[in-house]
Amino acid sequence: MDFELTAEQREIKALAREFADAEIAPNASDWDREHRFPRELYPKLAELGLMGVCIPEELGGAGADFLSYILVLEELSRADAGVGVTVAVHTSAVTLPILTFGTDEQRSRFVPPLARGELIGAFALTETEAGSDAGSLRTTASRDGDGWRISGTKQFISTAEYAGTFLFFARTDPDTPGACGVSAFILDADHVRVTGAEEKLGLNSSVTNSIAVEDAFVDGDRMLHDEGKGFTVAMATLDGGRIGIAAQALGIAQAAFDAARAYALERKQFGQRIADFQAIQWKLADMATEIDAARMLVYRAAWLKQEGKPHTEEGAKAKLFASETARRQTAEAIQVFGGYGYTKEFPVERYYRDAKITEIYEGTSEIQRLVIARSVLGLRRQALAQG
Ligand code: COS
Repeated sequence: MDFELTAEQREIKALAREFADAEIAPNASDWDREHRFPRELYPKLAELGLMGVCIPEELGGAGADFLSYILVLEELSRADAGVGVTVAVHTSAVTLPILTFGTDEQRSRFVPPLARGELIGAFALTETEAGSDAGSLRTTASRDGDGWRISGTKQFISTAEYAGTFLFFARTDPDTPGACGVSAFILDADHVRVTGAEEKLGLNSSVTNSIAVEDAFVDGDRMLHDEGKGFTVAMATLDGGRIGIAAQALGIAQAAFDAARAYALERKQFGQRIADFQAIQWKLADMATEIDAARMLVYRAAWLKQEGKPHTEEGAKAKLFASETARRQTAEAIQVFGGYGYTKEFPVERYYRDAKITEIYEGTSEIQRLVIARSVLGLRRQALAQG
């Protein structure tokens, strides 16, 4: 067992941290307040190879491993979790599934513009009536000659407004309810109309849209993987995506700890630094311990994925624990700051608001527990439903 990062992983982590400290962190509170998507940032990330960290060089990426990408997400999210999710969805939920499930032609056509950051990716699975029960989606794709006609609406789609490529899920077999009748498609921005944007509790530097696809025609070569295999694409994508969200949660928790630690060493009450009080020392000790434990789960899941080993259960555990750690520890950071923590003068209230979503998207904590329970008990859906 080797807990050391490789030289390349350390180098990429340092590159991401340096960029995040210089270009992201100083602006994060303004972007949050103004609810501004920093469009100008993404070409700069792309220039450093950070829009395609774990994509092969011959397809426009930086050619690093999956753990390097996870380290990048952690560092970006430490500065601004909205930037973290935009890069995470773009990479984990769009570029990687096209790389994994695409034909050679699809890979060479769709991956390079994404990996080079010329286009941003969006993942369109969720619908009003299909959230945790993703397999019940209603958007349809019906055969039309050699291609497909797609119609339907989606909601909670990160970055749709700025996206050039969509991984889009639709029901190709109306007679088969549930997961089996679903297929995956690669759509362009032209196929999609953005119909709204959510006003959210946090993550205000990212955008979350509702979209409609209205009788859009796509050629047959836009289908990713086989007909009826869309749900498998979605689940395998989320298995990896959840490790990315876990890394985002880790970055937020680390940022909250760093802020609380610095404040505790500086703030004086009763004639001494609050870091000299045991009440604060224990808080910081618990924070540091939980964050370290989360980090171990996240890096292990990332390592399993890059080794090509099963990682469904481990990714779910990483997301479950890291997201709950982020929610708990950002609240503790506010507590260390006292009244100041509740104001916008310090960033910890933003970390607290941003942390909450990590327990919800790419599968709620309840869904992660379900995935873990099925795995440790060796159960399938029917068995669980029967109790
Ligand atoms: N990897 C690959 N394939 C998978 C898989 C995985 N991790 N998990 C399930 N599948 C496949 C199954 O093998 C099955 O295919 P076959 O019938 O060909 O064997 C199919 O997908 C259906 O699986 P299952 O019966 O387990 O589906 P359920 O409807 O019970 O759904 C959960 C399973 C609840 C785990 C799934 O719906 C889920 O993850 N929901 C949360 C969705 C989510 O995260 N949404 C957020 C969207 S992005 S913000």
